[in-house]
Amino acid sequence: STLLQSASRFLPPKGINKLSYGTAGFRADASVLQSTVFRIGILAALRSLQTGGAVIGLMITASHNKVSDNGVKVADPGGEMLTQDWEPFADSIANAPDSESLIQLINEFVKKENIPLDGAKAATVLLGRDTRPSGESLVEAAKHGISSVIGAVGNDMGVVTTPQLHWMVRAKNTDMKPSASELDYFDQASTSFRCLIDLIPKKSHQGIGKLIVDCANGVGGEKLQVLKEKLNWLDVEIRNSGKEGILNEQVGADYVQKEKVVPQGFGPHDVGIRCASLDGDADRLVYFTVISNGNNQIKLVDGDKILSLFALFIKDQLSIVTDDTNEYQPRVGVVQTAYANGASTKYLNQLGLQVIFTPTGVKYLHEKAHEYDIGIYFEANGHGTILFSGQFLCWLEDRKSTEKGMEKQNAAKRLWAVSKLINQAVGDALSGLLLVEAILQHMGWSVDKWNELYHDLPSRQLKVKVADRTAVVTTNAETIVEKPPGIQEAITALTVKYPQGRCFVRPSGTEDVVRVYAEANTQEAADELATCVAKLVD
Ligand code: 16G
Ligand code: ZN
Repeated sequence: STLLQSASRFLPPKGINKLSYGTAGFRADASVLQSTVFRIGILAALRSLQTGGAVIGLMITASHNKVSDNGVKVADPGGEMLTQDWEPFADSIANAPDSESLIQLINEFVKKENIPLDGAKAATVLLGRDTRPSGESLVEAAKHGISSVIGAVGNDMGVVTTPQLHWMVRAKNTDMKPSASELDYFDQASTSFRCLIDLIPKKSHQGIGKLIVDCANGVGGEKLQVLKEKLNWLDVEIRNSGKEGILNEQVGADYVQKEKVVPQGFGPHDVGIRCASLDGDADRLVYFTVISNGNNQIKLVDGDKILSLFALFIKDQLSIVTDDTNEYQPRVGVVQTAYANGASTKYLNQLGLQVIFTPTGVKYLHEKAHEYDIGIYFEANGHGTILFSGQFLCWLEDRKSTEKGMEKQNAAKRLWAVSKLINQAVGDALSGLLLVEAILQHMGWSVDKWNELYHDLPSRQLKVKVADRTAVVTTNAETIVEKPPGIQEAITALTVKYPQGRCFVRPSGTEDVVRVYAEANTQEAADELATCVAKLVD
């Protein structure tokens, strides 16, 4: 069969570690990924068949990893991450040693899932890649995998951000835009952004100065340039767009958030200016300012602060549109992980919002946020978005046109524009950046004013190399250690010694390490607590 022929051309190299789909798809050195990507091409085509011919996404990226790495992940019909039920199948086919065992696994799975392989339905897979040099040949491998499934076609979108690919998948399947393209993405983002700006009350309309964006020398640079040309009065300077240095090397959101120093190309001349960083595939966003005489230190404005800004704005606008006489009261939920700074959670609670915790990983936060009419989620590392329920959007559409009173109607229009601007499929640094900029302009706020919403508690993250990270098992959204026995009692005993102390350990989903997070009222205390707890798991 054609599958057997092409499968034998893509065999896994001997002697590599077992691959795992993990929190965010397969990632490894690009040189070992050909067969994995070929096989995930097959998986994506099967998923399309199983979902009645819906468009499925396949993205080649390793996000903020070094340039020699690459990876692959799959987007489901709604644009969200591949359903978790299919992850074991992804793992098993990626690790099948030869074509015969691969084909056997596929046949078993097709039978079990009742996937129609008769060619009656067409399967479509949308392909995208970031700017890594290995991307092109990996996309070719994926196409071979897709076309080895009868009736399946791959549509190559070329170099796109991860969120753009997810957006297109979603738009094609659920927004009734079968022809949705990258151009539509840019149009929708720029139109809804302009709408938010036009709705700013005249009195608070004031310049907030320019923004400088570190694009991690990745795909975000060229895409932000397109948005900048569409919004020609948007005062943004693009740095690290790809020509200045190496992808993710001392640049980008992951580096800035973890190291808390300026990225390459930034320095004392930028003191006082609002700056932002994207990661390598533009699905994470953080802001920062350069500290004067600070030896390249920064003041970080992380995902928790972006979340708080969004939550505040949404809550304000919602309170204008709704009143007690409305029989329909939209439910707002805010979703965080244990990494959220304790001060942010306290702030959100004080706003009267319900805060829920999930384990680390976008798929968990996204799923939780879906349970609300407006679900806002962010990881501290800068990945997050806002989800709106269909029921809420219907209600809002009605308010937008029938509501008497200018301000009520305007608030409804603003919320509507937010739902169009923000990427409902996945966290998106570009649309997130436009929303932050629109809200700051609306409020007439400087980045410092925004940063003053609350003061972060000092925190410390450490990682401990261990022989077997799966020995650590956690519960309660990763805040409690279940196994090995005794560890949690020891962590608690240490933590209570420090005012405002909080500490947890969890096995990483992406590296062979156990991570430690500690927070306390002083930096010294947070450092000490993290160090002591790290010794417990060593
Ligand atoms: C992945 C996740 C991210 C999570 C990180 C944690 C996605 C798209 N990305 O990058 O959400 O914060 O892993 O890494 O889900 P860790 O398990 O190594 O700490
Ligand atoms: Zn990323």
